[in-house]
Amino acid sequence: MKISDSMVKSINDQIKAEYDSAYIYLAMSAYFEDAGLKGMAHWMKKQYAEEVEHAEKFIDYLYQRGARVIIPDIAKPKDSYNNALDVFKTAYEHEQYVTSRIYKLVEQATNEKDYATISFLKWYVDEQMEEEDNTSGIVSQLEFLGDDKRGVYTVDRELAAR
Ligand code: OFO
Repeated sequence: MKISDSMVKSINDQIKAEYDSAYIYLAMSAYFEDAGLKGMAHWMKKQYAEEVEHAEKFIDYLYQRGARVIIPDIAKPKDSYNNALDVFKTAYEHEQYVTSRIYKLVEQATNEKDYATISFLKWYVDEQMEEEDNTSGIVSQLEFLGDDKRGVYTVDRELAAR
């Protein structure tokens, strides 16, 4: 069954959203490098690479369905933050936003009875749950630590292990 033009358009839009996410995390990594928080910088760099993979997975899916991929512009990400908590809060909010986008794609695929796309999107639904869980967990840790710099450095060392 042929994938609909509107589904192809929505997935192309999501490819852009994934590259935008990648750049947001790359900018967060640069912020942490500058702040001397190497573990957090490393964590964000890994996240950047994951987002590129998310985009590529969508690209390959469109190829598989014989659809046209449009390589998008990438939006310039924000590059200054107040502190580590501010960064991870932003990351958590961003992941919630991406989850809402993925849910909309599932809704569209469901309305169109596009079962192949519904099945393909399941991976993203699970991945979003994991990403929200990871970022909100770090937010909770940092909120608990508040101004405790030593504590923040401990979290930084933990995140270096990702
Ligand atoms: Fe692609 O999952 Fe985060 O944004």
